[in-house]
Amino acid sequence: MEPAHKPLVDEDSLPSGYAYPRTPGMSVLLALLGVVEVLGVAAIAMVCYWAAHYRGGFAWDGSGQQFNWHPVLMVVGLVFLYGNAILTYRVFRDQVKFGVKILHAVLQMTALILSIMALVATFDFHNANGIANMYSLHSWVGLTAVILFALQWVLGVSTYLLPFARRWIRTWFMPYHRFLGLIIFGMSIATCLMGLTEKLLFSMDADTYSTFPPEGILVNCLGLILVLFGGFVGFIATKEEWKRQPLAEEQPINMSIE
Ligand code: ASC
Repeated sequence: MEPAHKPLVDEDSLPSGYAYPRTPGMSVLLALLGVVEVLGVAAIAMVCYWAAHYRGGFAWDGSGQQFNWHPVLMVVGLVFLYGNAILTYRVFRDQVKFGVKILHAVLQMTALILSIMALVATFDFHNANGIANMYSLHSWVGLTAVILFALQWVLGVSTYLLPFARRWIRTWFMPYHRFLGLIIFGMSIATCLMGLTEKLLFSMDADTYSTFPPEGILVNCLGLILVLFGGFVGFIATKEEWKRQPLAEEQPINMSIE
């Protein structure tokens, strides 16, 4: 009897030592995933060090120390977790699809919760100190990104995780889901860059910033690392040949007579 899941290629017929290239450039993909994780962890370490060492540390009392949660939670949530969520289908390419979908959704739900906490940290700080809300370009692009992110999450879960959407809707929406996801991710990173610049100029005047102080250099480097992180995530996510291929058991049943 034929095995239920016939391999796509008879691996015994390949020359010995030949690794069947299920995904071309798999070792490059793995190396780039390593680079992404190093950049992501470096960004988190740097934003924490900045807040703790230069900006007075953390508290939840309406002070500037409460504000310090804002950049940390945003970098962890809307950059690191979001970037990793985008890559779940590239990383867990041999795992059962439903599990990967759950992970994709849970990482992003966590990112959404952290970003809402980050917004609360800022609004509380502003309100406690008589500072206006939502006047800056950083806040306009950033709030738009968070709202779109929430919308994308709800649409993604209701289309792809819950069992109600028809196949044609899933197929039709997929290019928009992927495009919107990358656009919102890009908006998050752009918003970080504006926020970092804004905060530097609020905390030190331009004359000090222009003397290359260590804090300015640290935050500039953080911004560059965020750009690199976003660039690598975007590169991996859009490279066609690194797309997750359906597992053998996910292939439609082949009814043709061979
Ligand atoms: C899903 C899923 C996909 C898409 C596809 C339509 O739910 O797992 O890969 O929808 O079926 O593009």
